[in-house]
Amino acid sequence: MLSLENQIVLITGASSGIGAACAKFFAGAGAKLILAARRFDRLQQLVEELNKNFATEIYSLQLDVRDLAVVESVISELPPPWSDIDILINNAGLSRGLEKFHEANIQDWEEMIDTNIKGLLYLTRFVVPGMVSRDRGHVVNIGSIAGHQTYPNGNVYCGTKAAVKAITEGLKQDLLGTSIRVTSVDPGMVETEFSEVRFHGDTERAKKVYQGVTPLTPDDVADVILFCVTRPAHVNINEVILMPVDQASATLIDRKQ
Ligand code: NDP
Ligand code: 8X3
Repeated sequence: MLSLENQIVLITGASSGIGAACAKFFAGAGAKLILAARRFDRLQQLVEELNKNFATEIYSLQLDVRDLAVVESVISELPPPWSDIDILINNAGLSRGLEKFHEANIQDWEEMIDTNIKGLLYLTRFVVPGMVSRDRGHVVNIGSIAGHQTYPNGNVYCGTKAAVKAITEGLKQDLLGTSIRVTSVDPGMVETEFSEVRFHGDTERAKKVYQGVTPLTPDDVADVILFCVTRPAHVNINEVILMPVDQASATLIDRKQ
């Protein structure tokens, strides 16, 4: 098992859900964390909580992954103790809307494409060259079962996660000959702020998504990510699909009520 002691781990979307759980799990494993998100107050709260429980060093970044110029400058201007990123977790992402294609809001499409695809590309493009020059590193992309199977009204969100799948495969191919590892972790239903964001703050509708099922928790996903990055250096876990026991596909869900 590989030690994460003092490894520098950049987690995007660390202010909530899976990203925040990863911060906790990686802090517990002794990694040094760069935590990025737009909501800086939420990041600060998380940092305070982590500082109470772990002796880890944390650098927080207020960052919108959609902003190419800012992503480039933030990554290239990281202070020297933080600049050699060992692990990049491309987790920032969202869904917006669940409507038929011909009725969907185009702004929602733009936001999903800009965040889930272009944001992931920007971070990866600016972090990976350093990994290549040091010949060490691991990129973990958070995909989804939505990248493997399209469901009704999921159209563009599913398209963005299918893109993450293809981009992950392409990156792995292009890094052949280096020691850098590339993994996609693709969950099914995880109870986070995801559905609240999808339904533009409609919490009642969001709650119904998880009604009568035991969904995955953010910790379940962080645990799998930690497993992937701590395998021996010659082992690359290309892809992990994980779902709750109560789920068999994006649309086949066993609700108890
Ligand atoms: P949350 O809504 O709880 O967390 C999403 C995170 O992404 C937040 O920290 C948010 O931070 C960040 N984020 C969103 N847009 C941006 C942006 N433009 N720049 C920087 N950060 C951003 O949802 P999850 O934890 O569930 O989602 C994490 C990832 O997991 C996403 O990629 C999602 O698609 C994927 N996923 C989720 C599943 C689920 O069922 N929950 C299942 C499969 C995959 P802030 O708003 O502060 O910027
Ligand atoms: C999140 C899971 O099934 O809502 O990617 O698309 S799903």
